[in-house]
Amino acid sequence: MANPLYDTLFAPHAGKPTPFLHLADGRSLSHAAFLDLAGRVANALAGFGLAPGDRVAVQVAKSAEALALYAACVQAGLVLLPLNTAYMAGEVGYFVEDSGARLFVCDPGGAEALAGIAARTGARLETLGADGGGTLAEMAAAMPTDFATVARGRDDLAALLYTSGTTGRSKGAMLTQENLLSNALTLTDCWRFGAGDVLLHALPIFHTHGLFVAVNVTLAAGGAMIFLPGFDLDTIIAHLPRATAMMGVPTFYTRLLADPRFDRDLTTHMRLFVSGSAPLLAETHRRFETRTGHRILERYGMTETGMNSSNPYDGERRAGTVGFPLPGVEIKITDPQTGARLPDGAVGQIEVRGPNVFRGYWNMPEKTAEELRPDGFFITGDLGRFDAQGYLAIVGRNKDLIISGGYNIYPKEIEEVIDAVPGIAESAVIGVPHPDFGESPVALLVCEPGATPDLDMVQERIAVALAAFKRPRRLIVVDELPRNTMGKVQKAALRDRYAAALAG
Ligand code: MLC
Ligand code: AMP
Repeated sequence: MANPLYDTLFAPHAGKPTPFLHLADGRSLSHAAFLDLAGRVANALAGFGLAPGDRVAVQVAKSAEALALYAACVQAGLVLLPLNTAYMAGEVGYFVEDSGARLFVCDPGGAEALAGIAARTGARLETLGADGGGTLAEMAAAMPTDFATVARGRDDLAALLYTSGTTGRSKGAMLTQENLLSNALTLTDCWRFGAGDVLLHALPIFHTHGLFVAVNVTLAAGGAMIFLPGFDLDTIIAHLPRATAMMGVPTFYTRLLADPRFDRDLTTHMRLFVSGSAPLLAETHRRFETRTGHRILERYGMTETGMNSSNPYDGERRAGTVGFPLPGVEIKITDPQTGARLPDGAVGQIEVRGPNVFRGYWNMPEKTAEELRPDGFFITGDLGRFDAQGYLAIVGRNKDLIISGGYNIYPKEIEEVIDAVPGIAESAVIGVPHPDFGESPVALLVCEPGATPDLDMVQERIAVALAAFKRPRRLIVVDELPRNTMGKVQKAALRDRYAAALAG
């Protein structure tokens, strides 16, 4: 029976003794062992009575078992909804409820706190631990490895990934089998991944980069991964000699460059370093080449589209650009007001069309219509320009978004929490340069007349409501916020005023 994503990325590896995952504890799993594990998990999922198309919300630590849960969802025709492990209960509750998830898999340590969400939303709650334990793992262990793959079409949903918005509620981006598969095959080809590759994998697997780029490309190529729980400098340096390729956010590369052990000798054997999810400074690109002799390959993508453009594997990898549109992907630069296409060299909004572009936001037809044009072009919210040689450079954002260490932070979310604190009239959160994370949030607060708000209380409220990576690094009380004639807060003016003083 046909299930294009499973049939192409997973099924061909069944029974193969070739290595797939090298884990931090020294264990390795062959392709065959991984697929057996996935089959057991798929049987457990089917045992819960889940039907094809049902959403499975997952907030668990990175592990071989967590990856097998992804494979199992694909095989069982379920829609994976991966969640950042840093999200707090309030944030998670919204995703589980909005998606109508039938199953919610969380860490055993979080089960008690999250049981209320499951009860409220009617989702079944199961657990999966970093050590491979938990109720789901126990159930899977008793299951057979064979599972009859559920038939799915290319347009059927494979994943729902939530991205916040400049205004309003978070939106679930609906990604189809075709979206994921077309992108994986294109990238595998463009970046020349093959069965001999060993990818150093230190990214989280709840976002596009770590899951759909890194994992799917490795699967498509039949290669292996050194599958680490996170980015730890010593561990990365220890494992580099066994790797052939690495994918990371710019913070990975600036951290490596800050360590003198990271040098030419350690990296001569490497085939490829890929960067994305946030801007890589041209200076980092140059320092990397001077230190290692490698030119980082920078590419550009997003949750709604997977990867859109990439610097070439052969040919010049141009610092400060994200390369050319990927084969099959169209990119145009348009006037943000009129939507008209602009000539090369002009700065405008980046629009993307292709088999990689998502099918819309879950249960939000009006939001979908705002960003996805009837002719299939998606308005990314990024601002860019093509140079004379066709390289795309991202020059800014038309959306109020801060990217910190590759994690997206929407100022609106933080402002809403701050504004609810007694004595605060209003606030504006801006991104300022940060040496490690690229950008980081700072909050500017205006008090009610005569009020002296408790800033510790503001930080506490934020800490309870939002994931730790969203916390503003500083709270600054100001007299007023600059506004334009329409009454809109001028964030660009605030950034100009405060960025230099607050950087670092
Ligand atoms: C962790 N912390 C962060 C942070 N990550 N703070 C700001 N920004 C971040 N990105 C905070 C934690 O809250 C904690 O704070 C402290 O740092 C230590 O946590 P940690 O988990 O030990 O941090 P660390 O391992 O150093 O993580 C940093 C990182 C990680 C850069 C390695 O954030 C990371 O892996 N980022 C990758 C994100 C990613 O995959 N993005 C892809 C999105 S997909 P405290 O206060 O509790 O001590 C996409 C599309 C595309 O964008 O194009 O790819
Ligand atoms: P996300 O919503 O997490 O998928 O984040 C997508 C956003 O990350 C894009 O819209 C861009 O703003 C940003 N992004 C991804 N790759 C790059 C890159 N190479 N350079 C600059 N910004 C990037």
